[in-house]
Amino acid sequence: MKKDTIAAIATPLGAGGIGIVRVSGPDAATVLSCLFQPAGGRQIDQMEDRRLYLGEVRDAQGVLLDRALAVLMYAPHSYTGEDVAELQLHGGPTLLRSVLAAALTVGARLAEPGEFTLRAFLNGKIALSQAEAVADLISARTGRASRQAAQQLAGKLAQRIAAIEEQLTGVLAQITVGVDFPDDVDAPQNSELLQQIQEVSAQIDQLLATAGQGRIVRDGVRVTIAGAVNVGKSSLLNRLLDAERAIVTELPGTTRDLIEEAVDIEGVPLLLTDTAGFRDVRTVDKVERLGMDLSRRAMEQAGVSILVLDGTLGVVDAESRLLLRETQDKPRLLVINKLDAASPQDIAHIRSALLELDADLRIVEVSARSGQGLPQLRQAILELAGAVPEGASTALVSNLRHIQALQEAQQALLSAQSALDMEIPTDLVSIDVENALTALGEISGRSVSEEVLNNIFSRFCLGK
Ligand SMILES: Nc1nc2c(ncn2[C@@H]2O[C@H](COP(=O)(O)OP(=O)(O)O)[C@@H](O)[C@H]2O)c(=O)[nH]1
Ligand SMILES: [Mg+2]
Repeated sequence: MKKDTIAAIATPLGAGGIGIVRVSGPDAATVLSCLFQPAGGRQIDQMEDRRLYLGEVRDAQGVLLDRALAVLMYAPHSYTGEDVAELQLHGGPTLLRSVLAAALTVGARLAEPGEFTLRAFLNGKIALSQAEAVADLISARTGRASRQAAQQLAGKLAQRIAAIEEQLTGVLAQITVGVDFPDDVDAPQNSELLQQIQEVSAQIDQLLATAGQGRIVRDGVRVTIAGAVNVGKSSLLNRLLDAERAIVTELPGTTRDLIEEAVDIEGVPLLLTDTAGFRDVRTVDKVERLGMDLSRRAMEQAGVSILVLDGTLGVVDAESRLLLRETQDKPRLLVINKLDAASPQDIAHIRSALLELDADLRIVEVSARSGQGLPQLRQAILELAGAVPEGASTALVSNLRHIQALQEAQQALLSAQSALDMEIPTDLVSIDVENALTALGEISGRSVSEEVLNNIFSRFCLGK
């Protein structure tokens, strides 16, 4: 099938130093020749591969649009593996749109989101996991998430998966030979096959061991701040954000809507949600009651709940007791706030009352007003979210799709192992091994459905 030639603006559409229009496909050089005249009267076909040239950009009517740099990258030495032309123009949205429109009038078609990277994958330039890493790198919200995606883009995961696939293909070959030529070849011993499969299984375990970590860094964690009215939830949100985001007053029931804000704590992207405080529903109006419903829902969806108490009260109030019961089975953290105003006796009372309710409770004492205890609070949130410090372990797997594929492969290999244990004929074992390979193919891209591909690439931005 002959591919068409696609074009898109590859840089964000805002005023900037430069903006890039990218063209990929068999007619890339032709499209460039219609738009670009290199300085010094040079022809497009005299342009050296992968070298920048200064020149003039004109539309199809010959109207001058810009002075720009152009580069031609001939297949297969380009991002997509096809002929690619790129124009580095001045970064004005109107200019970039005009140049793109000109490219579309001379034979290119507008690229779909992610189509350049899809082509790179289809042309074998990168494995599927690397293509996904491109999207992760672009959407990374913290430096740590970005570094993690860079590792994946460098092919660290792709190499591991390829090695595992090779080993399993080897196992499969041994089984097939034994089945097809039972007399000519020594049939592989079950124990030999078992050992090889166990080895692969251990490698998958290794990859999965840090996957939870990888996912936290890639996708972040939802953290809700809940509690009774006026305990300082909004003050705490503002402190954690280091910004006056939520309204703080001495009036109970100030916060009624959910207030969501992203924050980076040691490279882990957290989505903090400040909620309406709880109090006796009989005393509140309709708006506040709806706010309390939202608070409950937010707590259900959160990865971590922070329950805030007012240290100056010296007791655990009824609302807080109810919240403690409701969050029993979830990762949660108790925060005693207003340390600056509370007496040591008050704090001690609350502490012992809390521990009486649940001896394993994690309790942190803070003052949202002075900032005291905030470093401890940040650490406790990270620990509860399951994050370990960067450098302690590099997660190669971070994507839920990959985690599920690895788990499926592991399941199939376990089934192969028990079949071998029970001396079930090896041709049946081969089905399990094939299933494991199919699951791994979802990561490498060797056996991925068109539907999954569409799903992955449609989430890319335009021009990537
Ligand atoms: N002394 C003291 N007062 C605080 C502290 N945090 C919040 N407050 C006060 O408590 C009241 C309620 O705070 P707010 O953040 O609106 O509580 P929310 O209803 O739980 O969101 C306000 O008057 C705050 O100034 C703190 O750490 N120390
Ligand atoms: Mg509030």
